[in-house]
Amino acid sequence: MNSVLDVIAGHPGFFSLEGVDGSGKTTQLALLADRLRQQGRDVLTVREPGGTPVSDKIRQLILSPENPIVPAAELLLFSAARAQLVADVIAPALRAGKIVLADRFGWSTLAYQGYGRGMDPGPIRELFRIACGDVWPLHSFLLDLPVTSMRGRLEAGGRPADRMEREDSSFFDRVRQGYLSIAKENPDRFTVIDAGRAPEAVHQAIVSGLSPMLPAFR
Ligand code: Z5A
Repeated sequence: MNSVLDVIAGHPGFFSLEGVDGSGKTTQLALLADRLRQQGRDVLTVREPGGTPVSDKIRQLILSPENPIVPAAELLLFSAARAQLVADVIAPALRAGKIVLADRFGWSTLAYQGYGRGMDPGPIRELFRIACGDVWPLHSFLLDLPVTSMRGRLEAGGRPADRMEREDSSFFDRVRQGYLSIAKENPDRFTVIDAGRAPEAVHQAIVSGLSPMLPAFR
């Protein structure tokens, strides 16, 4: 496919975790960051949307259940939050030689706004160029989880559902299938991991996938 992503190589110090809600991204990001730090690496973790004062305000706006937001506005808000995070936090950290681990990045927009909401992927990819420039993860780990398991984990967590989490199961099914399609179309940029296993097994799978991309990481 001819798109802006074909010409963005991915930064060698930048990695992201992707997947539906409750797939374990936050848990795995913390385990991975700890492991890298124990091996003496300088690691920055970020989560999207958020991570700067402006991006955090946009996060509140997008996720509050009382705000009805049309798909086009949703797409632009996620993109605006990302543009600020890239400029203020991710790009400077990469320039300083840090490893950046992101809990979601642009692939989430293709999966949720593209496949989930049914928006045209062409303009979404063009927005990546505007928001991110050449800042893109070298590789992403897709934590794949069936929607029934996702629901079970979120209900067990007990916190009230945000605006996105109130979508029905067919929306999340489109998102999950969208992620799997994106990973299939971009095999060099993705490792798909069965996230239904115990946290330690998922962690080991991520470490195995990452080690060839980071010198002396195990
Ligand atoms: N979104 C979008 O539409 N477009 C975009 O461009 C971007 C985002 C960037 C952000 O929500 C929402 O914005 C998200 C996508 C959309 N919404 N939806 N719907 P968020 O940042 O608040 O949350 P999230 O990213 O969706 O993730 P989460 O709910 O925080 O889940 P998680 O980080 O993937 O999982 P977790 O917190 O590590 O674990 C969830 C629970 O499962 C917790 O109780 C854990 O203890 C448990 N857990 C974790 N791992 C396991 C395993 N392996 N086994 C069993 N239980 C586990």
